[in-house]
Amino acid sequence: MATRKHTESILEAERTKVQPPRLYKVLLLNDDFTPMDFVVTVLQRFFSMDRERATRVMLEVHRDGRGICGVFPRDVAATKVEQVSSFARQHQHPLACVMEEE
Ligand code: NFA
Repeated sequence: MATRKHTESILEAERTKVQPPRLYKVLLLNDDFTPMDFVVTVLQRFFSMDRERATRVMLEVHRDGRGICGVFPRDVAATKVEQVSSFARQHQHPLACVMEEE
């Protein structure tokens, strides 16, 4: 029989089980060598930004040392980090891309 206690224990199990996915910021780090245009291209290509927004984010990274490209579930964030790092390496730029939990 579905007693009140029974119903409560099911609701409690759901409450403790169903969690929203953890979110991770993907960040670009400044360096002295990567060309500004390359960083803008990265932000357009991997984070779907238009040129204006990409330029703003690039300048923020240049000025503050780091900047947020986007916020994603862990596997998506990890893929972005890998794609950006690989693209930078292919072009022999030291651009660093990292993720950190929100
Ligand atoms: N600081 C780099 C330069 O002056 C530009 C840059 C911006 C690099 C953002 C990395 C990230 N060429």
